[in-house]
Amino acid sequence: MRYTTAGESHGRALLAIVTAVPAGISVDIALLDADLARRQRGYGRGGRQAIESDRVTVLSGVRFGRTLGSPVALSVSNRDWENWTQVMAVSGDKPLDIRETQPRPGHADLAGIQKTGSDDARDILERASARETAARVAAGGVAKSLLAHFGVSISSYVEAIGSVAAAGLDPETVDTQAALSSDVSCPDEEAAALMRNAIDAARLAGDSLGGVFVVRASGLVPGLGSYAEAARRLDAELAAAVMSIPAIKGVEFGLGFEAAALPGSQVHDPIEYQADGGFRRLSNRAGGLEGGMSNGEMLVVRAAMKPIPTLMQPLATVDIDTHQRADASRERSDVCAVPAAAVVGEAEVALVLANAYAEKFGGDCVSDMVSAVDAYRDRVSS
Ligand code: EPS
Repeated sequence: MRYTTAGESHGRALLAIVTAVPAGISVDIALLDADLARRQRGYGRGGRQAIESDRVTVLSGVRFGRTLGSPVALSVSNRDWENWTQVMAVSGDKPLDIRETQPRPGHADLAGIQKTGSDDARDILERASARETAARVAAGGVAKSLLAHFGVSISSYVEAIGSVAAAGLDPETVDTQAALSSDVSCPDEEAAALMRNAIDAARLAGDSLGGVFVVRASGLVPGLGSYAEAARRLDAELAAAVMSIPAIKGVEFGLGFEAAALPGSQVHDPIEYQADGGFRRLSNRAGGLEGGMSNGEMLVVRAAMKPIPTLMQPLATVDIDTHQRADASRERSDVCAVPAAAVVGEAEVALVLANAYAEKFGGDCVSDMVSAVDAYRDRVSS
């Protein structure tokens, strides 16, 4: 299962096309819409989210609630487009005075202008905007729907915003329901209050904040991915997918970077065998991944997001016309979008896992896949 997206932030709509979709996936559009709504939420979001009310329209590939086995095309409208029809016109001559010439440090603006030969950062920023991630969340909803047939579920929570970290959250046991009802997606209420304060302070200072989120997937079979081929290693695919989310600067699994400082005896997870449950690890410091494969334990992915580069107290830049010092352009933006990024992280993880299931268990027909997964589970647990 693969996806591609199209669409500009203030264009007419965002599109996702998901290919290699098995036939027979039960798709509940309300669940896709619920994830789109979750992506819009979060303390620290900007004015755009008050304009949008993201909903998915299925353009192809689903009939009477089931995938057909054909590509699934999804559309999410940009309500704000109506306010941008002149700036985003498809044809006609561009008025010179709408050009963006003061690239923001940290955004795609300058390198994008240099790469494409454009004289207008808007040509770049419209696509580089994290608005695009709404299409990913819609595509991820199809992947989550497939995974649900195998009993796999995906959730997330926010662990840190700026320098405020929720201490001692165990990814295995964390209350992700509490995260769902928190406006910073943090299950620790005390930390959540401090996170809100930090966001308020950043907003007052014209600044922005990043943070850390965790995505978990439970119910996985062992052996997804590959120990034998570099490009099919599940950890490599997951890292690439999560790193592809705008502003993500680091990805860890399980103990992650912490493992580098510890002796092997405190890093690796002892194995046991239970007559009723088969092979198990006594701990999950590996975050569900060993040798480039899932090992049957909960997948724990942690990602670091940098602060959003659009600052209301802008950093110094250079005007691309005059080469004179200038203030970076100020776009309406978010102060903090870590809770939203966590939802996008779920979608990216779901898409990689759905693909791994299709590779291992055949990607044509969901009921064939379910039978193959059941037979495999029987085999590997004995
Ligand atoms: C976003 C929509 C954008 C930004 C934000 C994310 O809307 P607008 O530009 O109209 O305010 O709020 O984009 C960025 C953080 C960025 O760096 O471009 C969204 O829907 O997620």
